[in-house]
Amino acid sequence: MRRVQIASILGIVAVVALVIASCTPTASTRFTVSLENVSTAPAQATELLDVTPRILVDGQDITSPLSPAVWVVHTGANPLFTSGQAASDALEALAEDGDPSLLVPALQTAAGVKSVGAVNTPEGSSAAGPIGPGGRYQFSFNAVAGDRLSVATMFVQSNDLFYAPGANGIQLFGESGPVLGDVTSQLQLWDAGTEVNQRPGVGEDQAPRQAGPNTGAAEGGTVRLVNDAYTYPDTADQIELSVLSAGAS
Ligand SMILES: [Ca+2]
Ligand SMILES: [Ca+2]
Repeated sequence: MRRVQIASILGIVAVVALVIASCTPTASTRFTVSLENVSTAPAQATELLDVTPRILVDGQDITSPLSPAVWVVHTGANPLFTSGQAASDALEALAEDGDPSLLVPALQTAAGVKSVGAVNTPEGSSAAGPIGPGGRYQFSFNAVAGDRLSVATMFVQSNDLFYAPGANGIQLFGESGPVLGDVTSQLQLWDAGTEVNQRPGVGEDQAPRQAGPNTGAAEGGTVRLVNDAYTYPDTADQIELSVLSAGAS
């Protein structure tokens, strides 16, 4: 009797396993993702920067662009950085100057990386550049079950801050298939630890005021969630990352 029961249980388990296997997407899926600057104009203007629209950063009414972004499809941990460790020179270039060009080749040879790219031309524009409030980048890639997405874009008018997910990246597949919709909640504002923070929107060593790339006091720190004397907008008030579509490639 006991043997029959065990056999019966195993039979059920085997059937369940088959069902799961048949539902698990093994073919490549084509994802299209939107990265939008959703900052909006607050009620009060300021004399600091007479441009619109704006967002409140540290109580000041400033524009808050986002830089060209790097995206990477990977297995395992987010290959852009490790919290608590020093940033790579390539990440420093993105975080301080909004320059993604070093990260792409650096990531191509990193462990667990499936594909990588940069997006620098806003939708509706023919010229490369950052996205101001209301601006949007869009990019596409192929992925298979188990793959994750990590993205990084500079929070401009800072010394070395950037939005990215944490160590896990963004899971592209759930139990029922590809993930769709808003995944912004998985992004956080990080400090690269490479340049000493000045007041956002004011510091003379911040883009776009700095004299040139890689200008500013060296920090010699590690990558960590921003935690300084200033206040920053809620992530969801600044950036929106959404999976627009995911289908057969
Ligand atoms: Ca810093
Ligand atoms: Ca700088």
